[in-house]
Amino acid sequence: MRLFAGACSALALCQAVAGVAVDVSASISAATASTRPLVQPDAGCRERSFDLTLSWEDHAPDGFSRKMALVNGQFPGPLIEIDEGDVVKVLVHNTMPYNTTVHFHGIEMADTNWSDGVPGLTQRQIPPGKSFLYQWKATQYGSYWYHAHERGQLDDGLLGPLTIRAKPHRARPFSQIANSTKQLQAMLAAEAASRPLVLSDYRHVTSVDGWAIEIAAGIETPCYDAVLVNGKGRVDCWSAAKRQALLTPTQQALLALGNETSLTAKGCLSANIIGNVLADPSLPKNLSAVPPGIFDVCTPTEHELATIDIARPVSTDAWAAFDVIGAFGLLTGMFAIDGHPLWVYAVDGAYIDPMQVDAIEITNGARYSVLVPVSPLDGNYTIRFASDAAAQSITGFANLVVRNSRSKSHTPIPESTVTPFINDVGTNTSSGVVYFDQAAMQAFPPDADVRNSPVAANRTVVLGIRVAGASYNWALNSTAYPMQLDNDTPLLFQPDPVDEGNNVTLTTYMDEWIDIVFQALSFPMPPHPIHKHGNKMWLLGSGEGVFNYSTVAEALQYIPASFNMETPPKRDTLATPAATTGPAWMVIRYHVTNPGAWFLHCHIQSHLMGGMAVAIQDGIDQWPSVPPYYRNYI
Ligand SMILES: *[C@@H]1O[C@H](CO)[C@@H](O)[C@H](O)[C@H]1NC(C)=O
Ligand SMILES: *[C@@H]1O[C@H](CO)[C@@H](O)[C@H](O)[C@H]1NC(C)=O
Ligand SMILES: *[C@@H]1O[C@H](CO)[C@@H](O)[C@H](O)[C@H]1NC(C)=O
Ligand SMILES: *[C@@H]1O[C@H](CO)[C@@H](O)[C@H](O)[C@H]1NC(C)=O
Ligand SMILES: *[C@@H]1O[C@H](CO)[C@@H](O)[C@H](O)[C@H]1NC(C)=O
Ligand SMILES: *[C@@H]1O[C@H](CO)[C@@H](O)[C@H](O)[C@H]1NC(C)=O
Ligand SMILES: *[C@@H]1O[C@H](CO)[C@@H](O)[C@H](O)[C@H]1NC(C)=O
Ligand SMILES: *[C@@H]1O[C@H](CO)[C@@H](O)[C@H](O)[C@H]1NC(C)=O
Ligand SMILES: *[C@@H]1O[C@H](CO)[C@@H](O)[C@H](O)[C@H]1NC(C)=O
Ligand SMILES: *[C@@H]1O[C@H](CO)[C@@H](O)[C@H](O)[C@H]1NC(C)=O
Ligand SMILES: *[C@@H]1O[C@H](CO)[C@@H](O)[C@H](O)[C@H]1NC(C)=O
Ligand SMILES: [Cu+2]
Repeated sequence: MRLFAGACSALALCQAVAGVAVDVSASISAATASTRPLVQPDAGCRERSFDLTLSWEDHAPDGFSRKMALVNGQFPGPLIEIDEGDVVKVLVHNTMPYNTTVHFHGIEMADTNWSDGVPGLTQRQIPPGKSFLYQWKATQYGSYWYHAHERGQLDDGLLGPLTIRAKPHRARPFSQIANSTKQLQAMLAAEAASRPLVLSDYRHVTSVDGWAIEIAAGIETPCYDAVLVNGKGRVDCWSAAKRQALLTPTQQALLALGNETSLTAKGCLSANIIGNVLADPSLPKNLSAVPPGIFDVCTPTEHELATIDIARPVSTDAWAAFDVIGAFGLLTGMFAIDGHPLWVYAVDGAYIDPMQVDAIEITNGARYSVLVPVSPLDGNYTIRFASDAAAQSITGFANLVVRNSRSKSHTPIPESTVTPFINDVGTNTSSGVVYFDQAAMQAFPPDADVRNSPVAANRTVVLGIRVAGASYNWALNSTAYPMQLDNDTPLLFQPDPVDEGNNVTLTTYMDEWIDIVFQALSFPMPPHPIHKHGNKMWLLGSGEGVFNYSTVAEALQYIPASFNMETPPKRDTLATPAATTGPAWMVIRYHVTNPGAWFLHCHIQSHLMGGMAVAIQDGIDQWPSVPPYYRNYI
């Protein structure tokens, strides 16, 4: 749904925003009373305004009603759809009883580093009853999303898709898929009409209550109730026999460590395994503070699933495009559409040489843009997501319904009987199934930046990952990021030239190349999807054991096969390898080109809440000035 597109008044086009915080009752024009432009659209592009009203209401996306965050009365929030080169103004009205902020995931915020939406880093929180104006320029194209960045509020459903249509003259990689003019036009048309498939995990407790339970119990509670596709799903309780039949080798190994043999009724590792086996046994815990509904009691619901309708042209080649968005708070898993191999043509918003796959592992924050040929026959196919996280086996489904565009019929179409590519824990059902291989992805056009970067980075930072002080307190560099910093004066307004000595602030200079080594210090440890704000990262290498080198340049002399210095994947979120039977590491590289206060954190909401984050003062020697509207907010 487009909220309010284009058609900017002359006033809005030539004047931009300053103003003050406004009450929810105040009109948009009050907030946009303006003095001077902050950023300008590209020639031929527009200024686009969106109004997002956040409310806290009863909603039942899986048939179970709870209070959750809605955006303009809906979940997921409405699609923000804009064109590359546009300037976007998003006026957020917070009518929830909680503080909030909104982050635009993957947007580099060039020249608008005060609109990144991280409390304590780039802005003050938006209190209940207040509004806040984000504005930024779409200097990128592709699939993104927006979500709350206040504590674990993403888990309350405050999220929505964001699509930036690439400029017409930008080269597309589609001729690698098919070359006929008809096919190319059909693919371009499909891309122009691409639709988000928002995958999310849903809990029956609020993020605030869930966190209180973790603190009272002293353990993490990585157990969700449903997987939703475009905001719809149902609680599906597996029989004991099915849970047993689909136990993965990792789950079997973890259960054995706790002398257990099966998952809970919700398909989860038990509180005992999480608290007494995977966490340091010496840390204080009180497992009786975990209500039974969190891990153990599964109550099935009946609820409709999402239907994705494709109107099939009668006689021409047709393609459909989807932006698959991993809008998860915790889960990672396999995505597939029965009977439809997927041409992945963009990852995290950026084109790649297309790869034809049957299933894609999707982690928190990831986006995959895919093209699928539309069958010449009517059909009804299952879209599936199967968790492959050790902590929980759980699935979510939707239906892809293909119909002749001239058909007036509304008769149901029987579900296809084609064999699914994957089972309910994401494992291939036959040997020919092809999974997306991140290591093989190639940027389109080729990305020369990292190839031309110095082998010796200007700065190498080692961030050890462990739990610190309590088993729910995850830490990067061994120190948990104190979430109370949310309430402090944002770092952007008040950088610390010498760091605060708090172990959780990194400082860089403009134009430096930075290597960050993420080192899992204990095991077993799950993968951590690490997200950097402000710019993307290259995945230079990863491996098992301890990264026993002071730099990548040194490591290359001993373990060159662990690195890809020529064509490494470039993403805004990269998951550390699971540390299963020993420590494991990952090295990322980025170039400091975008000064500002950026967050680097695990995207698992409970790990973020527990402190798995560091603040980065990128380019402190060219620190931005902050417009008065932002500096003086509240
Ligand atoms: C950050 O924002 C400021 C405006 O406050 C701008 O002057 C500066 O150029 C921005 N930096 C970058 C690299 O976007
Ligand atoms: C389309 O043509 C280009 C240029 O000749 C070629 O490189 C490419 O492989 C062709 N694509 C397909 C799908 O055949
Ligand atoms: C599992 O059983 C073994 C042998 O009985 C015992 O030594 C061990 O402490 C048990 N582990 C847990 C986590 O209960
Ligand atoms: C453990 O939790 C239970 C349930 O909340 C509570 O009654 C009990 O007092 C707690 N025990 C300790 C030692 O905190
Ligand atoms: C597609 O199949 C599902 C599962 O059988 C069914 O519930 C749904 O109504 C079907 N959709 C259409 C449009 O026929
Ligand atoms: C899954 O794929 C692997 C590798 O191709 C193969 O060895 C295995 O047999 C496949 N599983 C099934 C059930 O066919
Ligand atoms: C909400 O935000 C305000 C302003 O930053 C802060 O003073 C207050 O402590 C916050 N409340 C909570 C519960 O964090
Ligand atoms: C920083 O880390 C050191 C070593 O682990 C620790 O002694 C110190 O307390 C930490 N500082 C803070 C502010 O957490
Ligand atoms: C990491 O923590 C150590 C203390 O353990 C501290 O000396 C160091 O400065 C920290 N590194 C960063 C990048 O904050
Ligand atoms: C980074 O390192 C390269 C190669 O050693 C050097 O040429 C460059 O000046 C350094 N950049 C900065 C900003 O220090
Ligand atoms: C660490 O690396 C050095 C070479 O830099 C090597 O001699 C040593 O064996 C390594 N240690 C381990 C435990 O891998
Ligand atoms: Cu994590």
